Amino acid sequence: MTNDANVFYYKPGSTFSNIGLLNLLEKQVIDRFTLQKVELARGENNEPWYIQVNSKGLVPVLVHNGKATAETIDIGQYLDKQFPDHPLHADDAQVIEKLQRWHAIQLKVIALGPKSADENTDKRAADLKAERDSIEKNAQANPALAAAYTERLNLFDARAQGIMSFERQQQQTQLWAKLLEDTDNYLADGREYLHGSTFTLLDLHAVAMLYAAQTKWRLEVPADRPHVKSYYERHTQRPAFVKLVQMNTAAN
Ligand SMILES: N[C@@H](CCC(=O)N[C@@H](CS)C(=O)NCC(=O)O)C(=O)O
Repeated sequence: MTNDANVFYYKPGSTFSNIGLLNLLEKQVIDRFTLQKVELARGENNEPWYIQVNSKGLVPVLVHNGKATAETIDIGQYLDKQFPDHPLHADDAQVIEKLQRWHAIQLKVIALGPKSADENTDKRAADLKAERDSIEKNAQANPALAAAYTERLNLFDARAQGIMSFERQQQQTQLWAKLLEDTDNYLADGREYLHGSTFTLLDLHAVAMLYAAQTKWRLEVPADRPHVKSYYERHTQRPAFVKLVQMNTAAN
């Protein structure tokens, strides 16, 4: 953990870390924060120091003036309030309502969840058990953090259940397909943005989700959703997005 008052904790390339980074870039405040990597693959997010930053054990987290905010929507609302320049209209209830639909999509479940009821999930179950055991070990070694570790384990179990479930994989696949269909229809008359006449936090999340879907999870936008495709291509030319891709390339 760093003692800096302004820190952005993230994992380069992770879907929600990208949303947070893109937010800092769009708001042009990224230089005000120390960027601190959290290595998920090494389980750093389950270590006591990070559980004290975020008891859910998730990235990203934004610490500003010593105050931590987790959850990318909350981070977006916080940044828009604290730094009013380059507004993303995060205080607009309709922006947030539409955004929730994108936020509810679990790309990892679509990409890695079982594709049939009889798919062999033994290896995945063993990996999840090993990670859970290591979290429990940390919890036992840190009784003062018992409440935080309980929260972490509850969230871990819910996610593990999702990634092992064929029904969840199907449900998420359908939600994603329907979201792309509805978005394509909405954009069909040549609109540039998903709400109103300017780039909002909704567009930021949508573009970052489309980026993650295609580059990280190999979930291509289908050819019969041309308006979504051109929307995505247009907004990936924004300076903030170009910078995000540069940062991700440099991190690899
Ligand atoms: N709802 C959270 C989701 C954050 C999230 O799922 N982060 C992932 C990385 S993209 C994570 O930290 N995963 C670690 C884990 O689940 O153990 C947000 O909006 O910030």
